[in-house]
Amino acid sequence: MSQKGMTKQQLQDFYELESFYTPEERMIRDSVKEFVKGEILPSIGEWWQEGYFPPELPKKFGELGVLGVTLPETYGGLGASYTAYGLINREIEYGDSGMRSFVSVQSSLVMYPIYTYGSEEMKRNWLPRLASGEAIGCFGLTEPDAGSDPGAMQTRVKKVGNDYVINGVKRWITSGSRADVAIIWAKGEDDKIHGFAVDTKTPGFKAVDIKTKASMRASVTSELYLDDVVVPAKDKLNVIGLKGALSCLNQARFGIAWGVLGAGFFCLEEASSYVGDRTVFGVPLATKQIVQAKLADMLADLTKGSLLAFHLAKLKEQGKDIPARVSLAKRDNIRAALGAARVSRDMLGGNGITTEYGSIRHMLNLETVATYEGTDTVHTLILGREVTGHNAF
Ligand code: TGC
Ligand code: FAD
Repeated sequence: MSQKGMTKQQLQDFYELESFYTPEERMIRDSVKEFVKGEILPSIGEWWQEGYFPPELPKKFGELGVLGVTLPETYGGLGASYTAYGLINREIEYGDSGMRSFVSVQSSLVMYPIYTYGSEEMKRNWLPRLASGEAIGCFGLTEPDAGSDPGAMQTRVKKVGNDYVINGVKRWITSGSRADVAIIWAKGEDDKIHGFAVDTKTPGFKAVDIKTKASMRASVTSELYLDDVVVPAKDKLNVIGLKGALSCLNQARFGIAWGVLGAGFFCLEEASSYVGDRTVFGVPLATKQIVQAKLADMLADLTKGSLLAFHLAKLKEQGKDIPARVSLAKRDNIRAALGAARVSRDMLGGNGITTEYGSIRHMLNLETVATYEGTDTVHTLILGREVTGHNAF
């Protein structure tokens, strides 16, 4: 960081949101910040290059206490606020979107449905182990031919005696091949969608990693094959219809709206520091008006995104996080972060295309974040439907 101009802390909190966080939220945020600084930032460039997600990280996240933080302590959570959950996501994604993906899936897409729709036995069986990182979970909704339109899924479930038998293929599943439990959504004989917590050791369950990603390289993404997988009735979630799966997405999308700000601020800091040091045409790049205008836009977009995320957390804590509000925050905060990453990558010139700097890694990761959990277009159509009352999907 150049000597002149704003510090990292000032850039990250231009509107002093800090004063609105509780002491507990600040404490959680600070411990995660330290963890990211010590355990993720020094190695992430290499992990990303190698397409590697360290197998010891889940337990470290568990020890840090970031898995399922909003759940009650009885099940291994901290009973923390949604603001705390948001801050955790933001700090972890400052490190890498793939690391945040792991935490999002585990907390919002696996622990949340088990907590909300599972039996007491299911909760006791999985939640404490998922909170400690001893067990890993994944969420299988998307299929090769059903992504934006999950209602078109082909995976089928049939009742046979007291059990259920699932057949189908799921694609793009985060943590798939590492998972001990998979939340699988399948269409029943009633043509409605049902969810199951499937033990991945069950015969007929197979996970194969997708190795060709040019994005999210430090995250495991798999294809799941379910071939006559027999699931006992006790492992069925107590919810019927697509709304079960979509309710989990609301949780994860909320976390993403916070998380991407971490990646965006990393890029703003990197660009701001670089232009202070880099001399072109005999003067620091930072003295050029065009450069300053770009930094001003990055600061403005990310600051507005921070206010949006914080206010959404307050609404969520009051139960007012209607899905369209979550869509707006997910869509627009990703636009802000991805915009900042692209501009930063450009400002770094040739250095900007190496993983010695973080901007290109964040930029490429954010392309995934703009695609998963509902693409930018899907969230635009959700908002358009909200405004007009007409469904344009
Ligand atoms: P639609 O008719 O709109 O709704 C069907 C039923 O669901 C209810 N609903 C919701 N409930 C809770 N939360 C929401 N956000 C909801 N949105 C809708 C709705 O009220 C209705 O209920 P009911 O009782 O009337 O049956 O359904 P549609 O088929 O028209 O689809 C709408 C659409 C496009 C909004 C939805 O399908 C969608 O969001 N598509 C995007 C799919 C998506 O986001 N997939 C994500 C997969 S998981 C993932 O990407 C993980 S990445 C993880 C990581 O690594 O971080
Ligand atoms: P499609 O739905 O085929 O979309 C293709 C294009 O069409 C997009 O540009 C889209 O915006 C556009 N489009 C769609 N509908 C319309 C319309 N009505 N009008 C105009 N344009 C439209 N899924 C899971 O279930 N679990 C996971 O853990 C998970 N993790 C993921 C991790 C990674 C790294 C990635 C890349 C994806 C992950 N996903 C996961 C899947 C993700 O949610 C889907 O990729 C996403 O929902 C988009 O679906 P699709 O890829 O089938 O694209």
